[in-house]
Amino acid sequence: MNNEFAFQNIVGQFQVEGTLADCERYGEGHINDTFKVTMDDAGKCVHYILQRINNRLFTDVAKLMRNIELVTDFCRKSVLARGGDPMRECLTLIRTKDGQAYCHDGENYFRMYVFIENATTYQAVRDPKDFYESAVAFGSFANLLAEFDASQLYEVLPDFHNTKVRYANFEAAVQKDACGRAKEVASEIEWVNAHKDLCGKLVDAIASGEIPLRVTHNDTKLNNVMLDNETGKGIAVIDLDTVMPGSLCYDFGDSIRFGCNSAAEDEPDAGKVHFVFDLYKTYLDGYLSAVGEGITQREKELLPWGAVLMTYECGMRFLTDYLEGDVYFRTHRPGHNLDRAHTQFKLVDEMLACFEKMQAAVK
Ligand code: ADP
Ligand code: GN1
Ligand code: MG
Repeated sequence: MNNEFAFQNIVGQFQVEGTLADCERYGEGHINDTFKVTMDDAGKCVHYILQRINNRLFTDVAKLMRNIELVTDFCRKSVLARGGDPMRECLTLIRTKDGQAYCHDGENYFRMYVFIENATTYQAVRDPKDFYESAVAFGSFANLLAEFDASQLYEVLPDFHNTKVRYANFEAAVQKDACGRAKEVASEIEWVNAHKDLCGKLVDAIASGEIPLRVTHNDTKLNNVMLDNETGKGIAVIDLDTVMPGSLCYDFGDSIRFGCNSAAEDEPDAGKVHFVFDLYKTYLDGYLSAVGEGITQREKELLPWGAVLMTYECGMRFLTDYLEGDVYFRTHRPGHNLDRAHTQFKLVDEMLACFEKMQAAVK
């Protein structure tokens, strides 16, 4: 049993039956602290997900959780309408005993979800079929969100995928050089600067109205979709913290960034990192088959830019965090964020090298 927090008291605040039998860290998210909770209910084990919400990043937890309530209620209704099982096909919040979506112990904020059983989130593509199914799941999720009233949503992290703003943050981190690391990563800084022109590619297309702002997920990596252990189908899109205005190109691009990597996102040997073009095509097929007719021609044309931009931006964010002293993404070893930045830069180089092929695949 993990004892980082007073789990007995925390779990006791939620509407769960039985006694706490176990609580262990779970998953590989970089942002929240996730635990798998086991309750013993008269000899029967029931699992839940408990998360300590990262309130350094999500500063208005009440508004964040209001978004999650709205989105999960909306998904639940649509799953019911198509005759599906909402307990497996969308996230289900467990309310506190006084009916709230989260609890606060004076310092930390916690929320609980029904544990989706017999389904897995993958850290890497094992089989192209899985990647195809994840694309169908994220495409369907985008299609579903097209019906969601955007005006209800609080913009949790403004400018989340505004690459120009990300670049300005990066420049500020280089200037400040809070940990004296800038000298050591001079060539990485130079690489980011050399690609600065990329920054406006999508932001400008949104600003000029060339492509629409939509309600999007904004964090569509493979480990944010659960695949059914028996059917292999993508059953539930999870990690809804960043559902807010965005672009389909962001969502498509972020999945490509993570899934079309021949190695892990944090592989220390960048020589092992390659952009797998065939997986890109697999994802493109799955995504376009599910996203619906609403996607515009221009959005389609810009999907490959989404892949380059999300990868460039993520690499820049990892390098920024390295310069700032590893304060944003959870790290497990010295230089972890730098390794992550290297993998992203390598992927961008390889994407740009076959960019015409990426564009041709869309056509
Ligand atoms: P983070 O924001 O830190 O990435 P996530 O919400 O993605 O946190 O959760 C981390 C991991 O926990 C997921 O990748 C998934 O493996 C697991 N997980 C999250 N919610 C559930 C759930 N309801 N049922 C089963 N596993 C879950
Ligand atoms: C974070 O929460 P998680 O681990 O699914 C991050 C994403 C990054 C990703 C890189 C809220 O995602 O933006 O692309 O790490 N989420 C937030 O792996 O910043
Ligand atoms: Mg996640």
